[in-house]
Amino acid sequence: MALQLSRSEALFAASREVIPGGVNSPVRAFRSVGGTPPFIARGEGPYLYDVDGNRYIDYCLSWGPLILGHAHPEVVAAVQEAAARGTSFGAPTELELEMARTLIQFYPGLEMVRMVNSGTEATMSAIRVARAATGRPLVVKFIGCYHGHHDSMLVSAGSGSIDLGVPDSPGVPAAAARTTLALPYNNLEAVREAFARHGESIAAVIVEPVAGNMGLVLPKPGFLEGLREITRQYGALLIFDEVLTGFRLPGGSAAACFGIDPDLVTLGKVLGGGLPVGAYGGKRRYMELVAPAGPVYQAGTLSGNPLAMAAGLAQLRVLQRPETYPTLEARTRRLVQGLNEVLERRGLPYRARCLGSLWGLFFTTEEVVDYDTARTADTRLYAKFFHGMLRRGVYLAPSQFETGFMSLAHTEAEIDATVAAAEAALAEL
Ligand code: KE4
Repeated sequence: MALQLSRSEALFAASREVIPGGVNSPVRAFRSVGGTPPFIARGEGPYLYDVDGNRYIDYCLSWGPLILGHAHPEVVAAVQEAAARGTSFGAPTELELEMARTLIQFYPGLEMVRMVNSGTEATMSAIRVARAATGRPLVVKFIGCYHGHHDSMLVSAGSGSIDLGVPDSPGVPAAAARTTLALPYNNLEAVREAFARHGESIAAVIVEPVAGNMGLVLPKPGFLEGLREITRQYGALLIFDEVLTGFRLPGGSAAACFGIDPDLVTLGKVLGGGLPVGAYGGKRRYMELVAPAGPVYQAGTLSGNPLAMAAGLAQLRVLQRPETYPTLEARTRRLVQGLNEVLERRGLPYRARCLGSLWGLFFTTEEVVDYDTARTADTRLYAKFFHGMLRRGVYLAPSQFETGFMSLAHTEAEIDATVAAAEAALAEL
């Protein structure tokens, strides 16, 4: 059966006339899976509804933020109440103090935090602080990891550009790319070698402690500990980019989950409840370098705005309830177990995996530990599976190189329906 997407097709054609590629973020255009992206009319709980009346169980969840599902009543009410008091003041509010205190309480070792409006801004600012704190120019990142689209991070970036086949985007000056060392993920030898050669010039290592932008790739045992040890040894800062993992891993963060104490951390997505938000923070001695406390300049008209703070605080309040994480993790495990039983039953050699409320399924028999092994995945097969699921009312990430998410709104009924859809979709491969 084919999906009826006529209104989405018309809107997509019209949008391509006035918006690059018809979308406001590349991965939404379905380039790597093909077909027309459904234009969404509304979301409710675990569901998306498109403009043609199709309903989907959503595992993309706006790329992570909607950990409580769409239009959670407490989040919606918080935004409505905040909006009625004014949408932005460009002046300090008590909500921002409450958010800062909440993040410091949530994230082990976090001492001070600054709100911004996106994950990109968060990582860009954290890197600036690290360069200021050390007086050094270079930054180490890992191939396949994505830290937003600022110049020095668009060097073998993961999310989006892997699909677009443009590891180094045009428009990024060579000088900017030259300040970034892009190393293979999970490869401590490469990190040691880079530091042996450039150690005195390296300001920081920035890492997705669990990688989510080349598909879900877990850190090998000892990898994060090794990064902590090497950066300490050379006086470089360790930056955990937890924009995607924040609030989604066991214990609420990679820092808690793996017991690592980064110098700086970037957050976003979940902490804004679906509104534009980012945050960077870390040890007081570094964050007190940030203007106006210190000389490192960073600013933002809408940073810490009351709507994002209200939405984020409402969401974080629900996350702090004792039953939330056990439920989220049990639902994610149920989905992965169900998918693996189907894959086994059909004699397919692929396996899904999960950590916290993140999950992933690679169409490769290789053990995926980095960008190169992730690239062995059969993207054609993924695209067929993706559309087989979409036709059956399940909306996955439209790329093999992204991560699946879970929300508190997904009940066992949705999960079992998803597994049934997978059985039928896999039978078609
Ligand atoms: P934003 O600037 O898109 O808010 O955040 C950038 C970012 C930074 N760090 C990590 C670990 C991230 O995952 C992201 C953004 N994630 C992608 C999806 N994996 C956003 C989706 C999109 O680009 O549309």
